[in-house]
Amino acid sequence: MLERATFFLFVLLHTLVQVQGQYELCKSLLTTDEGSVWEQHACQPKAQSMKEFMRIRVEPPGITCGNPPERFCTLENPYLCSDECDASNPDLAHPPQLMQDRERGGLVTYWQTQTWRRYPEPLLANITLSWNKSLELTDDIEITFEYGRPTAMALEKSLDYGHTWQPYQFYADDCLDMFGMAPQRARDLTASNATRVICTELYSRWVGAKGDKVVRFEGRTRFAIFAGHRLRDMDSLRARFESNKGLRDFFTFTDLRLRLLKPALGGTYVQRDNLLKYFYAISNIEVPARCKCNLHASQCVLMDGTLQCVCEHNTTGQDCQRCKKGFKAKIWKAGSYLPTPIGTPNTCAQAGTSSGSNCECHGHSNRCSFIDYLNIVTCVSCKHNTRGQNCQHCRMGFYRNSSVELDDESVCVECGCNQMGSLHDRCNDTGFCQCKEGTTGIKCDECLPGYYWKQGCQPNVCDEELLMCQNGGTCHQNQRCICPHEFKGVLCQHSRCEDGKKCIHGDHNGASVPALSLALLVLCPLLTLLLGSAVLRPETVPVFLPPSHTSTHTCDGALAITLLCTLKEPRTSWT
Ligand SMILES: [Ca+2]
Repeated sequence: MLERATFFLFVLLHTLVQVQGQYELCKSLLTTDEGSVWEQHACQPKAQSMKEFMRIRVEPPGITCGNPPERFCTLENPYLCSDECDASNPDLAHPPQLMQDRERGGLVTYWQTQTWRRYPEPLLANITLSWNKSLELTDDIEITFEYGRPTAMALEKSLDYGHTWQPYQFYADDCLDMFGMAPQRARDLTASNATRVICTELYSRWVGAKGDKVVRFEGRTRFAIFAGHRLRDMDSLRARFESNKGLRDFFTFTDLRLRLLKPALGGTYVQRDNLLKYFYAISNIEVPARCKCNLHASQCVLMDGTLQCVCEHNTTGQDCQRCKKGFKAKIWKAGSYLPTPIGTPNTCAQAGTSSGSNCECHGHSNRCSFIDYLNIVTCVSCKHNTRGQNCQHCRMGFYRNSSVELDDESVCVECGCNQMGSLHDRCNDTGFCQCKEGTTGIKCDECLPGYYWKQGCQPNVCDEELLMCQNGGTCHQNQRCICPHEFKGVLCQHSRCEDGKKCIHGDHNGASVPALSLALLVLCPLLTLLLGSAVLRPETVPVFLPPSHTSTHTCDGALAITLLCTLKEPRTSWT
């Protein structure tokens, strides 16, 4: 039954896609054997000309011509300065709104600035276009200039309603001279640099007043890098948008700003004796785009003077960027273009419904809670050493096991940093602990050359290379030199006989030579007598042997007696 319904839905959607075009419907009524249900689809508003919705601000104040009235000439007829700009006369005024009006009857209307009377002071003008709404560019931005295109200008964009700006494209007749950038063309860009901010010389050279008037930001050329010739494969482009947020953001904006930096000159030099022919004039600005509605709306309408998505899928907000009240069982998600060709709606679910009860905790928790002031749903009591809003991170002291899926119980592995060798018990994403000086290894349990392990890595006191024990001393486990009796110091570098001091030889474990000799003198005959009178059999007795061993050795009893009794005096110290 379910398979039949799924098949039916598939056929229905494909029919709809063919009839309606992709992403035009947010929902459709689906008839199955069980009755009718609404099926939700990822959807977006149509692309449209955003010209009529934009607010235009021109800076600096007074840059628009006509107040007071002034005369100007054109680059074509530089000595026929009979044209006049007069802000008080509707027939002779050139206000900013003429950049966005609908021209009728072939009459070109345009905004115009003052002339460059203050040369050599630069003639600068900014035009800010605001929509107070996130938009996604769908084609080329086109700016039509009358009386010549600027010698230099920059196009900027803002993603945050004009708080911050970033360059979008630079335009100059000499990019290197004006912006210090090598000239590039949008059509030379590739998949790896499709979002590069370029400087182009295509639109700034003087082509005569009758030549091309348009300056473009080539959105379409960039789309074609992914969608191919004539944008035949838009699904490829959309899939890229899903995998590369930077690419999608590149075409998203709330505001645009044109910075006009140098007017058309009509030649190489500025003619100082005729500055009335230099000014900017724009007759039209085309911004083809669609409202950004996060694939949750197919309509975008003007409400209270501002564009607003008509949100579906239980979402709300100007961009449908959150779930409606009562539909916050799951975390809000933008709809997705994937899988192609119809995408995924990612509908907000009603709290308490079966589809909404599974909070998205990757199987590490089945409890969620809604945090009102943050407007988020978060998992509670993440298990398996996970943490985070969706139990998608590892707890402190654990790292992500990249060989298993996020919902695997063993997704988080303990760092296991050596307590002595590491700075703390946290590790990086690949399990590497942060080691103390002289320590190395993934877990910080090994020493670098020049260090030895003793409750962590300590710098060598002695070794066989740079810190050699001197004067016949031997290095014991890199920790200390065992010196011949006559020498002392960390590396046995000092003679005990230095500075004319009297050297005492044979000092052994605090017992003086005369005392030891006396003891041997008494003990030897006694021991010889005792052992000699008994049946002399090989057996073992403990004996301390010089020179370098501190452990007790055993040897044949008779041999030990002989050895002890032939020893006149110990020659070396082994302490
Ligand atoms: Ca116009």
